[in-house]
Amino acid sequence: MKHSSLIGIVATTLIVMTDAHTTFTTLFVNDVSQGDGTCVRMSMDPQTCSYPIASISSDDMACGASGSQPVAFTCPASTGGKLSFEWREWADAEQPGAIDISHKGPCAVYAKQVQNMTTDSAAGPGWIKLWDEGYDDTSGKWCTEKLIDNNGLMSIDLPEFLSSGYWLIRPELLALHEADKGDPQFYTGCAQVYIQNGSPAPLNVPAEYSVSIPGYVKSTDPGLTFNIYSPKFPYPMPGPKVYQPAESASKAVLASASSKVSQQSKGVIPSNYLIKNANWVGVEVPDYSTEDGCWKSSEACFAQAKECYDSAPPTGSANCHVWENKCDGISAACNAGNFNGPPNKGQKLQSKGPAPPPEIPAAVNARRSRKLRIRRAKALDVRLL
Ligand SMILES: [Cu+2]
Repeated sequence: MKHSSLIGIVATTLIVMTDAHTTFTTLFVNDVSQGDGTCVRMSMDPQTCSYPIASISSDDMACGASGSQPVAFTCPASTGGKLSFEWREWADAEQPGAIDISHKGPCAVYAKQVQNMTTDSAAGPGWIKLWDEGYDDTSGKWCTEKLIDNNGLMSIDLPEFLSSGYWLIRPELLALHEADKGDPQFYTGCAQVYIQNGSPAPLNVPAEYSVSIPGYVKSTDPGLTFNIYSPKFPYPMPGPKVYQPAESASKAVLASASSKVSQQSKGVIPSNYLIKNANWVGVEVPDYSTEDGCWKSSEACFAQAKECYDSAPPTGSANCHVWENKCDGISAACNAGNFNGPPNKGQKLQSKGPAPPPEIPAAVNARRSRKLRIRRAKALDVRLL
């Protein structure tokens, strides 16, 4: 019995390995990791989370499988700040790798402002493209090859024109290794981001730049049928043009933006947590001084552990396990007759999980003038003082 179940595990691992494609797992804000899965809408199925989107007409094209479901946390960021997206072949980094070298193709980043992060399913109109890159003549590399060179990371600067409020930021990869056989493979996911220093007015985008996802690409687009084995460059980038506001519009945005910091009210990560796993945090259990109180707090601790495991995305549950150890400590104390607690009250727990990438690449769209950036930084400093 024991023997056969072991074979089962080995077989499953082999299947997962041969099928590994890629998943967007981790958001970085200004080079700081927000934690695996934190503020990220990704497929919740560990067996299939790295698979390409099944169909380009599916709603999964917006934020991936499970992408219609919000996650609890939305990460704050600022225009002029930097976002980086980490892609992994294995969501929990059990094996290294960003994407297989065979999966050559372009990358892009899209964004959509949403009124309500907890109810917006992501699919539908209102998406703009912030950046894209196909094949780079100079280096002779596809965007996905550069992603591999950058340890699975791609970075963009958040443009000044983004309005304050809740945004879905959507990195996208398109692997073209089967495109000539009619199977272009899209990979995507979304970061839930709150922009705190943008213009208070919603962004007014001319129709030519605003697209619906799904719907923004067709199977007959030359960028989706492109033959990478006998390529005819330049590569025809699919989707809309990268949005660039008219000069006058961008000046107006800057003028109105620099005087206000907008306050995030939903999806804020609590500041008093002891440990975080993706979109779950563990907070200290109630004080106790009786046997009954001890067991109640032990139960409350394990209830939080269950929530942690239940909500853990395929990036893993390493920190749920750390939390569970704390709960074990409480029940051990109860058993030992120590009814004053909790032990190590309020002490932060040491996070476990994969090591962060050794280096975070520069933003690919860093094109704003230094002058503007300094002006923005100064405006922010004044407000923060
Ligand atoms: Cu693949």
